[in-house]
Amino acid sequence: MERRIAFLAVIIPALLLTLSGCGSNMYEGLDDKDTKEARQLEVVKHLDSGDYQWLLDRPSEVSATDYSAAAMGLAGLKPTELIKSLNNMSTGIKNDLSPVAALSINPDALGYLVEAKKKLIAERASKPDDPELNFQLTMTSLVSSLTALAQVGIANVAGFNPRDGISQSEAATLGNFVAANPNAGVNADVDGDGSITGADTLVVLVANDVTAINAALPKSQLGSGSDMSQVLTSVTGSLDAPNGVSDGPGVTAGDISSYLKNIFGK
Ligand SMILES: [Ca+2]
Ligand SMILES: [Ca+2]
Repeated sequence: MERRIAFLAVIIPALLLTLSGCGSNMYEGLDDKDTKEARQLEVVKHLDSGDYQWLLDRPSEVSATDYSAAAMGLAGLKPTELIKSLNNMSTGIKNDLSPVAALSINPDALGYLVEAKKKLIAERASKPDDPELNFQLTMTSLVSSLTALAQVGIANVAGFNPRDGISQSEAATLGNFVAANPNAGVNADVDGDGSITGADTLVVLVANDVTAINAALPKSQLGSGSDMSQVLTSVTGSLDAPNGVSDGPGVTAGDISSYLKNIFGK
């Protein structure tokens, strides 16, 4: 009898603990779901109202996709407008980014775009074929390159103002600058070593973006025949080999300069 009581004395508290554990977990589960939904509504509200900084100040609380949408919004290139401009390009010269660059570009967003790409690539590591992540990485990489060009232009070229878009003549002048300054730096940690140094260059950034677009675009489920897919393939191809002339695989300062002077700036 004593042994039985001792047994129950052990087992009943254990059972109660288990039950109360289940109970509280169950309620916590509900709370979590409600909190998550409320949080997502809040995220959407801030995105819709253009309060991008709210999301960008909470990098560990928002998804990579939402964070990158905010970074693109801050850059001035909202995904919806970007898609519209890219589709418009399909009826003209497909590799000429000037219609997209005519949108207002905020060069200060570059650091957030670089962070957004890191977040997307990290999340994509476990979901390599996720179409939404791949599409967002494609868009964010394109915006990152345009914003970097805007930043290098405004910092180095007299009269260059990307806030009303990058004009063809600004692109051509920037092309000359890049030719003379192949190691032009950007104000963002491009190589991901935790600090901004002379190694964080425009060329490394654009080369990374082109590589990312080439990898992510086919997995974005746009369809290879879609206007956007054709335009983006044409743009990245021309950034690597402007006017069909290749200096070897990979984007170099010479490629960027030639693209800016002969395609974008013409
Ligand atoms: Ca760095
Ligand atoms: Ca090349």
